[in-house]
Amino acid sequence: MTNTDAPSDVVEQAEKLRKELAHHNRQYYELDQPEISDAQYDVLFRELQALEKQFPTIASPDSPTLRVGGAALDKFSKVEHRQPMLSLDNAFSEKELNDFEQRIKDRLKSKTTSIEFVAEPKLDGLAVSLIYQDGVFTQGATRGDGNTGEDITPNLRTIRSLPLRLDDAPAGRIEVRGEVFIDKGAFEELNRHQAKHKEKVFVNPRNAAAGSLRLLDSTITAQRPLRIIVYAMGLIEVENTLPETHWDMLQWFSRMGLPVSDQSETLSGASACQQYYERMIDTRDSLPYEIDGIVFKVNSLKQQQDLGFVSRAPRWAVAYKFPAEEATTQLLSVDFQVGRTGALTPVARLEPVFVGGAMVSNATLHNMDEVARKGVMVGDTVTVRRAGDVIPEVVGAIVSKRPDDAARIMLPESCPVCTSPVIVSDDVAVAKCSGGFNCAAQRREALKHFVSRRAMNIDGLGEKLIDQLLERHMVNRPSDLYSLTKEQLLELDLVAEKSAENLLNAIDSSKQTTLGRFIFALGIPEVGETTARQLAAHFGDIDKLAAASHEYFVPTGIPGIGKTRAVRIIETLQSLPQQDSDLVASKPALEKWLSEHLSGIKPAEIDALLDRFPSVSSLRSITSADIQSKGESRVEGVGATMATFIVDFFNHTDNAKEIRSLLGAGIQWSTSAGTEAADAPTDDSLAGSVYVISGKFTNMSRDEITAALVAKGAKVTGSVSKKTTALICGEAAGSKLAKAEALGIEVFTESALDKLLS
Ligand code: JCF
Repeated sequence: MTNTDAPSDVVEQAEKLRKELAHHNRQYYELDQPEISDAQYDVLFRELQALEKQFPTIASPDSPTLRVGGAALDKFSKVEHRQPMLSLDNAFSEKELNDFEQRIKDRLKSKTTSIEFVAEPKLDGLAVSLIYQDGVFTQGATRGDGNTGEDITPNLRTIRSLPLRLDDAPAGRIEVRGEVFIDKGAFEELNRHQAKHKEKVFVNPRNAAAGSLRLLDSTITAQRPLRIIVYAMGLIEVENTLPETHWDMLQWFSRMGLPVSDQSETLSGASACQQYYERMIDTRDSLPYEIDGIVFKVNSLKQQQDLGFVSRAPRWAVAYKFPAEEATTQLLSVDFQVGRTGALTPVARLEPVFVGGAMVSNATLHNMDEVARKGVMVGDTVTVRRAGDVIPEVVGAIVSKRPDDAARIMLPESCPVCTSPVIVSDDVAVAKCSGGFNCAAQRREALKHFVSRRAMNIDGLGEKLIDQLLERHMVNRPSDLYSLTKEQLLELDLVAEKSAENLLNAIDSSKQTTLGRFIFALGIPEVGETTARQLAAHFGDIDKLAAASHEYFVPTGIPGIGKTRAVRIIETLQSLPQQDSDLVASKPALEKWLSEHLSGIKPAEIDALLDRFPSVSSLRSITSADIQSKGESRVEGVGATMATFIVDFFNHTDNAKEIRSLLGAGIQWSTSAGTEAADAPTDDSLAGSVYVISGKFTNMSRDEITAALVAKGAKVTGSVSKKTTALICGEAAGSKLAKAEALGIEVFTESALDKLLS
């Protein structure tokens, strides 16, 4: 290329910079192997930008400087696809896959036993066409109606994994087709960013990709984490002979620097395709991007040509779809389920619908706040989601289809199980049945929780047995389990001699436990496994825990005592006589000693002090934070709300009695230093770090994540504070995410978590 304005050394230098930048871009975005730092890249980039600004005539359509976007457009111009962009026929079952192969064999009059296919995951993004003229990316378009799309070239140029110039491309025109998408992790990050800046939050990665590609201002597109993978050729006009198979064509694309799927395989016959499909259902969640099925294509391009098309879809390809994770159906009614702690959960009764590979007729609506937020009414057509092994949930209503007689969802005033009043408190989103152990539903759930693996771990006591035991009043509360007899168990349906013995043994072995498990098994509202373990470590004794006041958990200081006096009081307290039996024995003696030694202290302050620190040893161990601090939690993760639950629980006479009965039945734990040994870390690579987990996860349950972190020596707590190392953030993380961001605390997505744990 000659240039009249710019000196030839400038043209050469610009060309050299473009090549270098393209190389580093590819190392970074496609191969994940950067060779230079971001700062070094910036220096090269700016140098090129400066040259292009000084000599506008050297501008080139493959310049990496175009990746940051350019002037905004008024509208997109139309692009005629010289070769139509096809869609794919779908298959939904193994039979339909077999039929697909059979039709091909029939048509090709093939005598071979099986057809060779290429398989690849079907990306859930947006189809685009890319035209390279003499190796340079010159035009890119959306699919549109298949014949006419929109020219989105400036937007496509911003996609870092899209090469602006092909390596070793033949002269002429090469058109390729591919899918533009956003990785799941990048999507979450994008949405967090959008939410933080009060911008539009996207429903899913596909919508985010589509929305980003259709922006008229490409400088915004440049900030979106778009990726592209190419999977087909369009119209190709080059001198060279073309590959003979789809597979070789993909290899050729890859050699030219185009990103192709790293999951592709050649497979022989429909049954191998079925196996690939089943394997990918399992792999699906671990891929960084969302896929909604598998595309199978006849490998031989000659066979593809012989097969041709029906209407808009090729006969030589099929999209074998995964079971849909979302479906719409009618909301018939809403029932309220009563949980272990009395919490009322609205459950949607649905017209049965096939979603996520199973029939679903019930789905959760979580709580009344969620009902309000989603604006769902009885009679509505609703969207139901069931992903992986997550419980099905109602996502929202299709308001345009709302019938005239749609009814509001109302919280009942009394418990649907025991008719006790339902209590709604302002500070907690959930409504609760006030029945406690008098409510059959709470009894049942409490019992299920008590015997569960992470609590008392009583094997062989399933839901059905628990129901029978409750119905026959053989068991009313957990402690009753420990007086069950073999004769009683044999009365139950389906319990044989051997299983009765096994169950009694399991109940007996559960008596030897840890304090953490026992506290967890009690089912105190909000107290999960981690908090239970922390309470056990802190108190080392159930009676001390039971005696702890709200003030103890969340010290609010002694009114009127500021920093200076706090320090003086503490200095004085340390001089308390160590072994004075009078002082140890009586409160009046302590009062007298304090008033004599603490000049200027008021009687009310002494009272407050002794209320919380009634013994010499506790007085000697006071720190200034104890009398001065306002609202800092003493037990990691136990804030004011949880402290209320804990104190209320132990103040309830029924609960106190039940704990007495359980201990009387022989439940015990070792009180040595190794109390929680069973839960001790197995390696300490994360020792000293503190994590908080929030939101929903696809690959691991929160229990599993906690266990994995604790096993590496990390602490897991329930609330974000300055001490938090990072927030592990799943889907729909709410206030914790906001707090982490406000405090500038690192946030890990599920994929980053995998790295942390590996
Ligand atoms: O990943 C996709 N969404 C995808 C779409 C993959 C393919 O191989 C396709 C496609 C649409 C049409 N192939 C054709 C022919």
